[in-house]
Amino acid sequence: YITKDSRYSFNHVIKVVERLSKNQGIKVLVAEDSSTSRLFIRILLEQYRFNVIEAENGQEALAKLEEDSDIRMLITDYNMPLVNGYELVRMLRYNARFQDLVIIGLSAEGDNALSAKFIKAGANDFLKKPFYHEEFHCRVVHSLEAQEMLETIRDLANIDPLTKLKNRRCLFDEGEQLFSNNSSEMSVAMLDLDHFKSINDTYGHIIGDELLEAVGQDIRNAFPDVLACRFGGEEFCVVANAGGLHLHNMLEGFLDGLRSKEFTDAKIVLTCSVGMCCQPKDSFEELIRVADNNLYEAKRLGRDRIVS
Ligand code: GH3
Ligand code: MG
Ligand code: MG
Ligand code: MG
Ligand code: MG
Repeated sequence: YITKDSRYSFNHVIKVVERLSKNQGIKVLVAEDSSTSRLFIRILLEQYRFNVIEAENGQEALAKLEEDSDIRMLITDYNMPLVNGYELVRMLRYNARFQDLVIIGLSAEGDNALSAKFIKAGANDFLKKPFYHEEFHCRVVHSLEAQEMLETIRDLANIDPLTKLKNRRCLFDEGEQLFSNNSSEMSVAMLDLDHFKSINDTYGHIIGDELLEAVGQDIRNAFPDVLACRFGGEEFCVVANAGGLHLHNMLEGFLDGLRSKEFTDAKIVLTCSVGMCCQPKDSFEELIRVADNNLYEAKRLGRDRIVS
């Protein structure tokens, strides 16, 4: 049994499961054609308060994963009718939607090449049946923790912590990607809050930060289907994979919302200047550069407006 001082002690495992599940239980799909094995794995998982779903073959597993995006982990047997475990893993890993699914392959003893097959197809780990309960629990928790760490690191690298918008690195990565897919129909806007230095000077940096946080939320609401990033400081960038009209309408809505809103107890009103670029250009950087020049012009013309 799991010893008290182990990294994977019962208490540690329970804590990880509770942290990852946000009190709803981590959903685990067990794909296994033998009902005895399924029940056995269910019991092991339920000891640690996992929320277990079952499938009798790879095809049923795929259908359940497609309809329930809350499933975080798949434990799959190799030999199953219709679609076997290896084919299932291959199909899942070809689909971007299932990149973060934790997958553990299972198989009865006998074929040493199976573990390599599972891992090469994209499984996170592999277990040979019969296995020790302790090893099962350790591997399950280890894989879940590794995945959690990966997602945390990804967020830290890509998300601005104050505004919760994507950061500048993401803007250029995803913007270049959009540009290479569809450079002819792309529109970019640079946004810069007006006189923000004097807001800081009047109300202090802490209020300034609160305002930026709130504006981040407003930007996420106002531009739901486009790439929206914090460019730096009080500057933001939105990139739409479409002509300029749609983006212009969204920007008008955002500027209207800002004008009519009072932030914090001090009833602070913010305005924002915007420069757009909606003409085809040779590079993503050039789209940004032209939008930035138009932003400068919007400032020069008196702020609180869009120049395109
Ligand atoms: P303009 O209308 O010309 O854009 O005037 P501005 O004052 O907004 O422009 P400027 O570029 O001179 O100043 C930007 C200000 O934004 C200065 C800086 O203190 C503030 N700022 C940038 N990042 C942050 C931040 O993370 N938190 C806070 N509180 N302020 C920030
Ligand atoms: Mg089987
Ligand atoms: Mg600025
Ligand atoms: Mg400035
Ligand atoms: Mg500014």
